[in-house]
Amino acid sequence: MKEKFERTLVILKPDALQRNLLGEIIRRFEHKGLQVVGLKMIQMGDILIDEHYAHHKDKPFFNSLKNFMKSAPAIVMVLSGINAISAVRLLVGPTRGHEADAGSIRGDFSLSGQSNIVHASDSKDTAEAEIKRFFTADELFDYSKPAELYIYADEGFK
Ligand code: FUP
Repeated sequence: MKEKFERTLVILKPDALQRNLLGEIIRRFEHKGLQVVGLKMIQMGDILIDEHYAHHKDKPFFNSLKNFMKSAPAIVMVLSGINAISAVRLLVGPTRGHEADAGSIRGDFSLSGQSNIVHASDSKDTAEAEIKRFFTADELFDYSKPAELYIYADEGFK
């Protein structure tokens, strides 16, 4: 696959918060080399869930999915990096935790098809729409973090 710089939307679902997995999951994304360019805690409500999971609206599990997504706050993040959309999906693993490879987030932390810890955008179009759904332009940040910036940032110690 050709390399391209992308942004993708990730939701750390209520079960990630309730199971104290926020740090562990964010650590995996950071260590992979993805850059956090937006991050906040939200309480999802009916309107947002109806929009976000519109493709599942007529499925028998929709009500249960909705209750789960409302059961505690969620963390929404925008991650940036080379081929970020597919790279994050690989780190997350397939929908059902019991089918996900060990080493992936769902593979390591979930057996469930519903309480599967993380949502991640699945295509360029979806990522664009989902980022707009959860973030305004002024909540997203462009910044660089070369290591030297911190190593030589000693001006305060004159
Ligand atoms: P994914 O892109 O891997 O998050 O998967 P889907 O868009 O197919 O599903 C979105 C969410 O719907 C899942 F994360 C959990 C929920 N779901 C169920 O609760 N039951 C199902 O049978 C399928 C999905």
